[in-house]
Amino acid sequence: MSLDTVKPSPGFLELLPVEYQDLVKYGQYGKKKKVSDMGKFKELGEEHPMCAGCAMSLFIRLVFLGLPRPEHTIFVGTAGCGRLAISQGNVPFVYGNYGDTNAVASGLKRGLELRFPEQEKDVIVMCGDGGLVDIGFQGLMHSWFRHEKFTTIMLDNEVYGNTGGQESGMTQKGQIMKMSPRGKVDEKMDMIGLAKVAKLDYIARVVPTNPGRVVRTARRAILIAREFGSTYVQGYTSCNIEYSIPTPQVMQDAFDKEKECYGFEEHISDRAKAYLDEIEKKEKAAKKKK
Ligand SMILES: Cc1ncc(C[n+]2csc(CCOP(=O)(O)OP(=O)(O)O)c2C)c(N)n1
Ligand code: SF4
Repeated sequence: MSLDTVKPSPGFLELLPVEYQDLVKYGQYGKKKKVSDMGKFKELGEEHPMCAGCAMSLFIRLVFLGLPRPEHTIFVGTAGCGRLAISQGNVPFVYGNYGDTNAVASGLKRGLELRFPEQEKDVIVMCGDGGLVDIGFQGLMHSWFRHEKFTTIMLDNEVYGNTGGQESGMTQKGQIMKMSPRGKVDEKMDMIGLAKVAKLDYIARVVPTNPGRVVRTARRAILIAREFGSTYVQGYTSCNIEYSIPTPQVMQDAFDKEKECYGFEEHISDRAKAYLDEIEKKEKAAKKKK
């Protein structure tokens, strides 16, 4: 991470809005931040209009924390709850049409490689389960099988939260919701399995019960996508409104879910593992030097 991109000309800083000044002085640029630093520095995303206690907003905050180079990162999202918070973060955001995210990201990443051959840009698709596996399924699959060099992060709340509780391909079999009153007939789609079939270099399934782990998985997925091609993180981000989870129970629900059917999984190809080991070794050595 570097301050070079966001540093204003000398003398100009004090004329900028205080929010921007805080971002330059106390932001994530130039320093790697940890979960234990949260609340003590100017985060990339602070304000959002999501429901109180929504686990998705926590998950997004953690992904922001995991960005290896926020000043050279572009998010692609779409309709759905997550975009309410992502679009307000201090990272460029492209609002793709519902279903188009992975096609847009493929073009964007390729275009950026041509336009900025000297400066790698990280492209990340982050949106809901409905947006990715229902109407966006075709674009998602093609980007994976073509090994396009960007990360896809699914905010899996197992429902269409933003439109009032319709079932998605990721809803569990039998689940009854406001707009699925008879219960879902089919099984939850196995997107981790499909990611394996597409031979992605990094695949992870994670619940925000362990915040440091979410930060680490997001970071690893982004670093590996840069080098080798598509990576996938599937995060359980409960919808307390549509699943009627009382706000104080949101984290308990996450722990229960993790135990029941959403255990942590991480699949890394050999070449990606060697690459990560190298990076993590260098980081450790640099830390020791300090
Ligand atoms: C082409 C198109 N079809 C339908 C919609 C309406 N729509 C907006 S958000 C949404 C569901 C979002 O569900 P999901 O992607 O799971 O995200 P969540 O809100 O649960 O985070 C739908 C169907 C739309 N915006 N565009
Ligand atoms: S509707 Fe559900 S997913 Fe959307 S902001 Fe509210 S709690 Fe979060």
